[in-house]
Amino acid sequence: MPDTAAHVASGKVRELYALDHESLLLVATDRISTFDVVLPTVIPDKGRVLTGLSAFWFARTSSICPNHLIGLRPDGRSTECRRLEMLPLECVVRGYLAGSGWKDYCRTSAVCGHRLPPGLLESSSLPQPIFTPSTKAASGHDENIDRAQAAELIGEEQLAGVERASLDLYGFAAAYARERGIVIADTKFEFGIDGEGRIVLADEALTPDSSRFWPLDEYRPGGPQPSFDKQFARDYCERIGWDKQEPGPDLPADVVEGTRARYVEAFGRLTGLAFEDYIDDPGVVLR
Ligand code: PZK
Repeated sequence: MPDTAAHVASGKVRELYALDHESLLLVATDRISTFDVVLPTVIPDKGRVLTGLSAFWFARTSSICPNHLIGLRPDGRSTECRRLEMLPLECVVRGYLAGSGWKDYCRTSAVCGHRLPPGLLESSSLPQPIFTPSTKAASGHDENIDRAQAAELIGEEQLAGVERASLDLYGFAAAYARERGIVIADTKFEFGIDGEGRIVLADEALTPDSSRFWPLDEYRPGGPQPSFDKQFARDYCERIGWDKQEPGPDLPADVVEGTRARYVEAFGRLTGLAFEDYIDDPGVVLR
């Protein structure tokens, strides 16, 4: 934890601190949430895996869209980043039909105003990736909105910018990950505006917490897919009959170890690096 920085905000599994007027410190903890509840048991190194992955993607996508990354702290879980004016929009891209996208399609044959062909199955790949923005509703849950509603929030010009950036970022990362055996079914980006009025990618990007990662070798459309990272924890929660209300259950050691191994596996597959080398020097993901 930083010793001089002021705490700004807490997310379910992350903390945000102010370093100075221009910069923030984003800290990824080892907390894990499943079925929307933060569990009492931590997954060792989860925060470092997610921080390293996000920084890896930032380094490889800066020509597609500039990002807020200033640097990684030696602890490997903290990112120094530029302070931006955040846009009040969750920029979701979906390449496959899952979650609320699948539910909306079943009811309306469309997702966020995108008409889709008939006959798609749960987890089917879409003819092309679609931009499906959402907002943080009062309930705390994200609410899908259409293009017109999104334009009301941030303006037509800004919307066109974040839509283009989101689709390009997803296209690059999904193709890259697929070659390494991971399907990025969908992902959520958050953007801000810098002092010069430019659109800048912020938050964490293209991690298993901000995306659905599926193992390619088990991909079978026609039902829900196992999560690359959280499936052990979810299966355990189902097996013990937890009602999915607070508080969540403690995870036993074998579930913790299996889950940690999946995070480390995703890190290795995507970055091509040994996780121990990241622990020794987080800068390895930026080169
Ligand atoms: C910012 N969040 C969400 C993340 C939390 C909350 N570069 C930035 N500039 C200004 N604000 C933000 C960022 C970023 N990233 C992000 N809220 C504000 C968030 C993590 C933990 F509690």
